[in-house]
Amino acid sequence: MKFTVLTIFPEMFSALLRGGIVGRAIEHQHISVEPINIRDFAKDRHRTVDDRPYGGGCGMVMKPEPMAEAIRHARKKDPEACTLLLTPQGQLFNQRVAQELAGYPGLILVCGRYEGIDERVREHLVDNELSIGDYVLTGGELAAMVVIDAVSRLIPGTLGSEHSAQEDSFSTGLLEYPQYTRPRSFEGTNVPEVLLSGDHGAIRQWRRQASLVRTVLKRPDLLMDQPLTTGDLEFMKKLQQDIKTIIEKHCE
Ligand code: 6GU
Repeated sequence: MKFTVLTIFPEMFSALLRGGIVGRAIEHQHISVEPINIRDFAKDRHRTVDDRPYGGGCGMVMKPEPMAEAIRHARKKDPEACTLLLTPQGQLFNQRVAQELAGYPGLILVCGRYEGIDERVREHLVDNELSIGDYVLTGGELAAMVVIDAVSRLIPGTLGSEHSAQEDSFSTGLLEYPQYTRPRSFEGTNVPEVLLSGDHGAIRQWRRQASLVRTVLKRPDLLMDQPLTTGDLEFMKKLQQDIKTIIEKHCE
């Protein structure tokens, strides 16, 4: 996967490129990340990238010419890539969108700044618009990094074991089960006995049920359109029956 980022703050991406799993994925050439400075495509002596909005109002708008030039440059180098504008007005980014984007050979991530970008660039030069949540950032750069991080870890080879991405939350459709490591007893709380038992079937079942309980308590919305096994449903019915019995006991 080839990520090209169009930004007026290319240096913001150095932390992402150096460290962690994304850094290692670049090293091992599973992905590449190339930040390109939109300012390099400004034609004037001052390398101007913004201007006052027509119609008046506060703030500045990113000029169309340098952005258009930068996008055309990136597209020429990666004609198969999908061009995405990061904006709070975009489609909400989630794991499903991340999976979809992981299928492209390249992504061109256009980061807006100031009060926005000229509408004509948005209309004619981007394939889709993405938002990472319902809040306003000062620019698309942090959002682009979120997209790069989430998509990268879905590219085969980037995670140590190919297994990890298939088991995580939102891919199983459930929140993750609780994890424990040594020591067995920490500040008076013990690791659940079943995890020490060596009984892999029992451990798998305990984890699945812990995931279900967590998801019901924290994110019940995730379970509405999620395929559940008959085992899951039996477990939840038993839980429901136990809760009902307790309530009845207290009401009599
Ligand atoms: Cl993609 N950009 C900006 N500026 N703010 C955001 C966002 C993007 N996603 C959520 N808030």
